[in-house]
Amino acid sequence: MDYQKVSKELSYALRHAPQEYGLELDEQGWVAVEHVLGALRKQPKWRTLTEADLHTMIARSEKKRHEIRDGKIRALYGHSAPQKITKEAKQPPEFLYHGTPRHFVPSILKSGLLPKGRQYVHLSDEIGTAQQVGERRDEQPVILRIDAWKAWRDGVLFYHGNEMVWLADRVEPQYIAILDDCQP
Ligand code: HQG
Repeated sequence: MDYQKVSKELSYALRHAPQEYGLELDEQGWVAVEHVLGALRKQPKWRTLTEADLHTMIARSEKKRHEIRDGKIRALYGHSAPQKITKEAKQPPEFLYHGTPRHFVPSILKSGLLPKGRQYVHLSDEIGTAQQVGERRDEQPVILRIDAWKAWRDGVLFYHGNEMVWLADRVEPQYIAILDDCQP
C-alpha cells in the first residue's frame, strides 16, 4: 500500500472536494470512516482499502494531517471547500511563524496574511516548520514572525490545527515582522 498516495487522496477529499466523493462533512470536518472507505473503494486502486490502512497511514505520516476518532475521520487543517469548518479558538504561543516566498512579502506587509485559497491562514509554532512550508515555493523563503500574544490581546482569534499548525482568519500587518529583522 502506498500510504503517501492514500494521504494525498484523503486530503484532497476531506480538505478540498468532499462533494466529488459524495461526502458530507459535519461542522468540524468529520465524516464517517465507512463513508470515506465506501467512496474511495469505488476506484480500483483503493478496492481493498481498510480502516486499518487509514490508521497506518496516519501513524506513518511525518505530519499529523488527519485524525480518526469514534468511527469518524477528518482533516485537521488545510480546508478550501466552500463549507467553512469550525475550529476551536485557543490561546496561541507568544510567537507564531509563517514561511512564504520572497515575492509575496511586500503584499503581505501591506495587506496582512490572508487565507487565499484556504479557509484559514496557516501558521507554525516553530521556525523549522515555517521554513519547510516556505520552501515548497521558494528555495530561500522569508520567515515572518507573528506577535500572536499581542494579536490575541487585541481580540484576534487563533485556532488549533494540530500540535504544530495554528490557524487564523487573517493576520493584520501590525502583528507581522520579518524574522531576520527581529531582535534576538
Ligand atoms: C500567501 C501545507 C500575497 C501565503 C503546509 C502562502 C501548510 C499572501 C500562500 C499548509 C498573502 C497561500 C498551508 C498576501 C498570504 N499577499 N500572498 N496578502 N497572504 N499569502 O498553500 O500557509 O503539507 O494556501 O504566504 O505545510 O503555504 O498540505 O498556504 O504562501 O501547513 O499538510 O499565500 O499546507 O500542509 O498558500 O500552506 P497556501 P501555506 P500540507
